[in-house]
Amino acid sequence: MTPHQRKAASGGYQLTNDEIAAYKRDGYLILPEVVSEKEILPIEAIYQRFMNREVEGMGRDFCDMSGPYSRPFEEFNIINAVLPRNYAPELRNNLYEQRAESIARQLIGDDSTLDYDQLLSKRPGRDGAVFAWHQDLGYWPTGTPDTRTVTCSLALDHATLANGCLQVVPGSHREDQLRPHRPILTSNEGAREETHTLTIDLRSEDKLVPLEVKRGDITVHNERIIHGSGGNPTNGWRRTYVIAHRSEATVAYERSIGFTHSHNDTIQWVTHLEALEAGN
Ligand SMILES: O=C(O)CCC(=O)C(=O)O
Repeated sequence: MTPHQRKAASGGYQLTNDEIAAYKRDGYLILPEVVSEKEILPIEAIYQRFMNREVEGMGRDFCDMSGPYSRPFEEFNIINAVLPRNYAPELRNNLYEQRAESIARQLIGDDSTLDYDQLLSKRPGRDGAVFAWHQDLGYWPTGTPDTRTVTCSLALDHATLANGCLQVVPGSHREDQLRPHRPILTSNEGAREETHTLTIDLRSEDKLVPLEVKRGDITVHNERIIHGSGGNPTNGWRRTYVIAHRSEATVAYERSIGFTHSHNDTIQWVTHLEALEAGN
């Protein structure tokens, strides 16, 4: 199947049986040419409004993913805009959203629904644009009916090891236990209030695979796979657009406890990090 043949006029994107099996086995996929150059342009125009800080009223949903909330915009290494479709509703139902939904349904079932979206941009010339190693589930509340998740990430720029592409540890989603996560800022007890970002330690046996992609390709990853990315010392941007799907029951549970993935949420649930700390 060519990338063109995979795309239905209705917004679908057909996966092969081999890809579905590989996602289960390895915990990730790279899918080529999911969004064409023509289709990406209107999405990019909205995306850039966030990067230019033209979208107001976001509070902590606009921050640097590599540092404290207090860091001034000029010093951000990774510009992180969380829940952009809430702040710019014109993003809703774009072709990437439609194709991500189709991919999620094929990978985790027809009960999947969009849980959150996020824009992540590594500025050029930033060694510090490091996305700390983690498992997505380490960030989220315990108690969800099931954890099935499909996280798609659309490349707006070619992503390579040199400019800090996503890297994964294949198969790590099948480990029995989540790795212990801790806030990247450990200097004081309020660290979780100072930064959203958590990290884990890699083990010597962890084999990282860089997911190098072209503009318009997407990566897909499982909620338990170990992943992160390095800095961006190049003179170009590395921009990506994340959309995560979970089951309708799981999203309903998240909302019932006040969890929306917004950094402005008042934390009133037990995270996997805290459960691990408590030895549960
Ligand atoms: O793309 C990256 O550099 C990291 C993104 C990530 O960790 C995620 O989407 O869960």
